[in-house]
Amino acid sequence: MTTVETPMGYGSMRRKEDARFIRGRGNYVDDVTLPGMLYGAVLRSPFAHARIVSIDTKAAEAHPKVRAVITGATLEGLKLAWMPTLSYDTQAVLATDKVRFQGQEVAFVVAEDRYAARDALELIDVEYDPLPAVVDARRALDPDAPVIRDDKEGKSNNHIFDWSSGDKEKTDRAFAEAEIVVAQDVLYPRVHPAPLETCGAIADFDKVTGKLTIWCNTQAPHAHRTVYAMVAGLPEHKIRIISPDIGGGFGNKVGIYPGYVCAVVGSIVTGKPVKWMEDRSENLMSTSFARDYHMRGEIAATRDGKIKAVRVSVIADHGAFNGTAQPTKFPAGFFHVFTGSYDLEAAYCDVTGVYTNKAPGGVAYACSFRVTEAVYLVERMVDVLAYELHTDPAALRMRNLLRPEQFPYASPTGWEYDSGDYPRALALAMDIAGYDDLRAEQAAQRARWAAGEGGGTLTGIGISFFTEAVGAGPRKHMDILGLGMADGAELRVHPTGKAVLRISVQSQGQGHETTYAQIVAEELGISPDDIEVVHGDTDQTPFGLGTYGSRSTPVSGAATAVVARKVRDRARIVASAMLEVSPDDLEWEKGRWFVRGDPDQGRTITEIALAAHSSLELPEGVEGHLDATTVYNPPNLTFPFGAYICVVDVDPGTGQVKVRRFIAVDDCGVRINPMIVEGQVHGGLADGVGMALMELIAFDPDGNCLGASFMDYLLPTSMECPSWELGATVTPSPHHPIGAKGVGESATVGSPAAVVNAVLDALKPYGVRHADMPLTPAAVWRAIQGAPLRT
Ligand code: MCN
Ligand code: CUN
Repeated sequence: MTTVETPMGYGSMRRKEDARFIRGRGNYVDDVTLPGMLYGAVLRSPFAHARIVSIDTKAAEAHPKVRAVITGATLEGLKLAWMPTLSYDTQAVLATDKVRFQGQEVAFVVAEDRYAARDALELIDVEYDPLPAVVDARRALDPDAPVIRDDKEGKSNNHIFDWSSGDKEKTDRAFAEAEIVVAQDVLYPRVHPAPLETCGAIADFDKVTGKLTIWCNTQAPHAHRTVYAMVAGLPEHKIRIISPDIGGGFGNKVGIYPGYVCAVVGSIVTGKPVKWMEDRSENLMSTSFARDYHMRGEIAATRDGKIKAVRVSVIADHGAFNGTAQPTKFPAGFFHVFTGSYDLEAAYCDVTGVYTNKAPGGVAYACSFRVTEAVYLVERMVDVLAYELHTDPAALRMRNLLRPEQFPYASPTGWEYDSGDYPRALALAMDIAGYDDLRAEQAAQRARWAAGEGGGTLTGIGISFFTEAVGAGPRKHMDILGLGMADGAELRVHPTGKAVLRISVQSQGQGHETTYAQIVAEELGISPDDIEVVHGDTDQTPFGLGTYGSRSTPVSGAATAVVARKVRDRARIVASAMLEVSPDDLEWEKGRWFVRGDPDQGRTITEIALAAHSSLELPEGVEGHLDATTVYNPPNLTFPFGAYICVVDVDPGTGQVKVRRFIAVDDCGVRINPMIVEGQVHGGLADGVGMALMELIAFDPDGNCLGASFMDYLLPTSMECPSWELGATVTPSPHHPIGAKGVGESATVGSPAAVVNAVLDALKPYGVRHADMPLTPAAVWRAIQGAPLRT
């Protein structure tokens, strides 16, 4: 187990924020109550696709506790009926012409209490004229498919974008010349991040000062503020976003939802603060979903197992409005990292985005901008190839993994992987698993089954190896809505040597208050307990794009190290004035500058801090005080990687899957807080088990959402999860100031393939090559029934 002292830098220290969380003293949006506050509730569409004939709000307005009823017509008057999405599309705030998915926002009631607001929803009379719905993304481009976005001028189909990456000709050639080509349709179904805390906001518009304050559990407070300023035409300095404690985000809290805008309008209309907090079903039905990628993968190889090329064609279901969060130039996110961890000659993908009558959003849920889909695809394809070649999937991977001397590695689709030692990570995972023993156990079991002495469960061993691309991103390549993806940091050391760090990113449970203090502690030698980390308030922190895509450590963590080094450099000049020597004669050891060759002559950072605020004469041009600011623009992404092995026992009679063991070796470069990293990995592995075995947002043919409660949308609990077995290797990022790579999504990205590969490995004797997630008992049972016996 990890030790938990407070180190003067990196190491496993207990999370500072837990002092309030474990005592129930966190401060979440719904804990905030303002004087005179009113409550909002959203009326949602029961239809997936219908024309709105009329909306009658008279009865609701007559409710004694109702203060305002807002409809799309009200918003049209304010030019706010539609808002921009993070993908330069438009999204209805409240529907005016049509509803386009079940659960879409139709009206907003503001009342004196939450119950009255909900009650009044029932008094609104909406007449709908139902239309046929587009549910299957593969049918969305059929000539007779109903057009969903007829609000867009000249739009006569459901096509959003075509995008491709890689060298098509070279890839086609590699396929033409290949000894073996295997193709497989692979679906990454629609799932949902389902954070414990649902989305919500309180808007408070002060008519006198013109200041709009929004408490909102957003992962990106600064980006939200800029978007509000642009959309509502309000001056940006008059908008303050306060993101208090967040009960989980997982990507769900990146976008701006209609409820937030309605709360703002509600506050402007009533002159009172308005709180809007969605319930669980609203969260599952209407907020950012994840995945929904229909992929056709092909893999080309030699007969003896050298992989040559991968080719992929994707239909991407983006729902009714393209609200996908990703850097502008990449409509399919970072999916083109699908060449994975292998040394390929060529690769090519094309992705077609389509509208369907489903909730908008996309790429949420610990996805690293679609790296999840990419890793799942390639890791499934490698296993499909192993199946056809009758080879061991670990050996096949070992043979094709990139070798350490190939880094920095230029991938066939344009990435530059910064650093890695892949074979070492896979070897370590196999070692922890006892891979050869597991295969021997499985072989004996299969022999018993073949001899007719079977019974009980079938063991499956699944492997996945992933490379992630996180830390968006270099400003010249990456922006969201035109905002470059750099992050600021400000550090101030007080006269007594205590410090305050202000950052632009926003923790949703990742422990930033601890790890960012540790980065400063490591650089300056101040105890992390003496460093306060301020975040989540646009009036208090420098601009930056926020926390998603595991970008905080790669971007904002780097900014923090850089700003601390700037302070250290300033401290050197102050120390030189104190010691009356040249700065060049000073040497640094953690916490103090001393005279080279005379270590007794030195000044601690605390002494220097006081002197910096004193009457000490400083050299010409050197400012007093001890502080600095910076903006960090990353030169490249960081590429964490890992090797995962999952062991399952499958009951072929019932289709029940039990995850017996899960071994995860992660390499995220230098670990700031190994305990927090392990916690991030634990969470992500549970996500992976959930997606592989039970999570699904399904729809019926009319577009009714079948996953709108936790009765239907199943989440894994400790019952479904084994005790995780973790290992680590450390390959620092060469371009990151402290060599750290992001890790917050690694396990969610890497683990589903390991679980699915394990289940399919168990079913190999039945001749099952592939089955789509989630591998529920019914799905496993069906796969067994449908497959030919393997000879
Ligand atoms: N860390 C570290 N050493 C490293 C890398 C990271 O000690 N080499 C620490 C960091 O300092 C930070 C944590 O691990 O405290 C995660 O860091 P990072 O990988 O930079 O990810 P972010 O902080 O940007 O978090 C975002 C990521 C995403 S995108 C999703 S989705 C997700 C995830 O984090 N959502 C989470 N993990 C989550 N964990 C919790 N509890 N709740 C969520 O909503
Ligand atoms: Cu894609 S979920 Mo995380 O990037 O916030």
